[in-house]
Amino acid sequence: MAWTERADSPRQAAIALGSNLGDCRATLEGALVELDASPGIRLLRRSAWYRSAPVGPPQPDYLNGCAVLEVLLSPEALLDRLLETETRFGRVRAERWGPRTLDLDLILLSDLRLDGERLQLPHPRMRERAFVLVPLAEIAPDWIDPLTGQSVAALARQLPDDGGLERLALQS
Ligand code: PH2
Ligand code: MG
Ligand code: MG
Repeated sequence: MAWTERADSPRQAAIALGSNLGDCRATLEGALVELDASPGIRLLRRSAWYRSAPVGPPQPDYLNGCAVLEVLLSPEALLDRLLETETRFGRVRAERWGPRTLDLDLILLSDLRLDGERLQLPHPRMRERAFVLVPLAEIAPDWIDPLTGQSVAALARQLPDDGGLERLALQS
């Protein structure tokens, strides 16, 4: 790892995982194993998987969940690692918000606020998305959104509805 890729101290990252093509559960589980094995990344906590109705164009239901990682990477290097993992699991980028084998979105990175072209933190749509906030509230309810000063649990409680999420058992 080049020194420029390294963060000076470990930080916690919250990621959202989604899949609605292929063997979704196997893909999501495989992605967590791969990220945990990746240099500079350690899996700390993961949520259950939730079946959720698609937001956006008509497409199959999604399987969604969240994980908390400990990372020793710069924000950009972490984003690159997530995108590489998506590609290895067969992601082909087509229409925006279209179906995908694997989507790995960086939601929160410690209390950082970034407004870059490639990376915005916190994720700009996290507060509207039940499929992000509900699983994240399961594993990181007290994480403060640095933009609003509200906790993840409070943001989840303010959702207008539950987004039609169905929580699945951990073992299939
Ligand atoms: N991801 C999208 C678009 N729509 N809908 C659900 N339910 N879950 C997702 O992960 C999702 C979506 C684009 O990233
Ligand atoms: Mg996404
Ligand atoms: Mg994405």
